[in-house]
Amino acid sequence: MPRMKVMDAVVKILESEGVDHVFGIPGAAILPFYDALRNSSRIRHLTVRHEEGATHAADGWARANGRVGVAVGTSGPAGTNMITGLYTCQADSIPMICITGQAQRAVLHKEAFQAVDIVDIARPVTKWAVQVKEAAQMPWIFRRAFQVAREGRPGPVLIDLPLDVQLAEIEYDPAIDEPLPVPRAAPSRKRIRRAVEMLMDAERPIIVAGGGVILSDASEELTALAEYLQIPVSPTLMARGAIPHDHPLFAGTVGIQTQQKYANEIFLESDCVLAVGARFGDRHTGALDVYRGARTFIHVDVEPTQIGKVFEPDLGIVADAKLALAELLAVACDMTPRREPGPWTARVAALRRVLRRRTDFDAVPIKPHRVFREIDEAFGRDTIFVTAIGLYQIFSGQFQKIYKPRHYLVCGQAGPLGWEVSACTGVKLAKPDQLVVGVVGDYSFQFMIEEVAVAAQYRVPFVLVMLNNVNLGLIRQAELRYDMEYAIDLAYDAGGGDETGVDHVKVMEAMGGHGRRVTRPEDIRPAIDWAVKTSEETRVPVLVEIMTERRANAAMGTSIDNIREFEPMEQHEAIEGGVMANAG
Ligand SMILES: Cc1ncc(C[n+]2csc(CCOP(=O)(O)OP(=O)(O)O)c2C)c(N)n1
Repeated sequence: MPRMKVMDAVVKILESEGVDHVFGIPGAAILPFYDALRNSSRIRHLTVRHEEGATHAADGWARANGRVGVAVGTSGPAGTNMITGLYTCQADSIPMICITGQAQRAVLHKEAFQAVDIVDIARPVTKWAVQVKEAAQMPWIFRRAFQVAREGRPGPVLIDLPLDVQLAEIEYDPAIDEPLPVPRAAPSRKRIRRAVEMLMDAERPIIVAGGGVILSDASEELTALAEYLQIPVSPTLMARGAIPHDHPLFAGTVGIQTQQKYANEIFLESDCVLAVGARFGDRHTGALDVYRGARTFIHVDVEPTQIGKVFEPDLGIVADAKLALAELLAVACDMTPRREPGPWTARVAALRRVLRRRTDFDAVPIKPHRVFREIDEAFGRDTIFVTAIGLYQIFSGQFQKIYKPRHYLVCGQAGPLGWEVSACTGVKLAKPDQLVVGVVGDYSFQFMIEEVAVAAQYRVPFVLVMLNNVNLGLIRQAELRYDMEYAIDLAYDAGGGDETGVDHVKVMEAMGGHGRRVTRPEDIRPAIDWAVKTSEETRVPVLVEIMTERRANAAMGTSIDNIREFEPMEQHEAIEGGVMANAG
């Protein structure tokens, strides 16, 4: 066996696992790893300005290409700065590995400089957190980490490397070392048959496709099954693009925040739900009694402990989404001829047609609805969108049209403000030929503002569309739900009493990017076109800052049947003859 520095072996393992970008910032306790990385011809390192940014960039990279993202930091505060990113990946089932440096083994119990027990801190927000105590274990622990990150329900792993272990040498032959297998869980044939029977017995079945469908690249299988049995498909927020927005069986997203009204109506009329790779998140279900109703539920998930976690389904199936959907189709083909569209699909189409909301507002300050109309018209079907949390994300979820899987990337469960700039950086590096657009709020942008400098330095171009309402829109909206007067004061306070707040255009320019501010609706489209062109030409991030109304109200509620409309007449298209008359 050849003998080599253990960190050289680690770099070879990263290369063979498909890693071509890592995001991090060095410190004394991780220098041997950086020394080895310098010799790699295949891996490019981007020096971030904050380790949280490294985790979000690795996360975005992984979401866009389906591989395992890698973030690196030194000991002590570098690792603690990564916790939010680990939690975000755990929440959304994203495979990522964080590598942290650590003080030497001999001083770990002596309160040494920057020696913190990062493994214990990270444990609740990772699938596996481990410190490598023996150099000879290093290749095996790294191989296992990639396997753990990818197998079953994907998620993050943290590997902590004491400095003296990083300096050791081991026997390692890259020629005979390869990734450990990651088998996909196949479904039970008996359960699949039962599921098909339930779907065939139902009069108004619906498929709820969750993020697991995207993660297992199962969109084709999903669409094929839906078309064969003529079942409408409702993608969750995490599965937007699993079926194209303009597919005849597209039924919109169910929920109490990022929903379409027609999707909730369709769901409420359904009698049998096939949920695949979905975890029944609370922003999706709202009040469970209404969500469940008298419907029967079939729950397919790759992780057995997910089944029954939120409520007891009528049938559970443990399987990878892709294999389950393929098997459901195979069994359906055995049991019944291909179905034609019928009254249920006609009803779905009618609800989709009539329950539309207005977006053609000309008001100044600009209404968010209008911003999303411009976004939908300006960007093509191949655009990859990235968004985090805030009222802007909720409007995005309600209005944006998405056509392809892995083209709507949202940190749905954890929702850390500041995610977008770094995530856009990772996404663009994973998909260099595609246009990447971050939809951001002014506060979310300000959370990780410094990461614009990273994208500008490494010439990573993307477009940011900001809805600047100079306050914490989502927090102010809470006042409407909970009757909390102080939420208004707090949210307005956040703007510093200023009408325009921070000058984000100047911020972009200071960081090496570009920007333009827009105050009138008719100027949005030219500004977006300018931003796309400028980002392509200059290879840096470009911002379109859109000044929106400060008191925008999104349609939200607590239950899928009580979405409150604060501006009902204004927000809905006037449908001749009334909604229900036309919907029949
Ligand atoms: C790290 C973090 N801190 C706090 C929050 C709580 N939070 C959710 S939305 C929001 C307001 C965001 O403001 P902005 O980005 O301007 O978007 P808006 O809601 O105004 O559209 C806050 C503070 C969060 N999600 N993440």
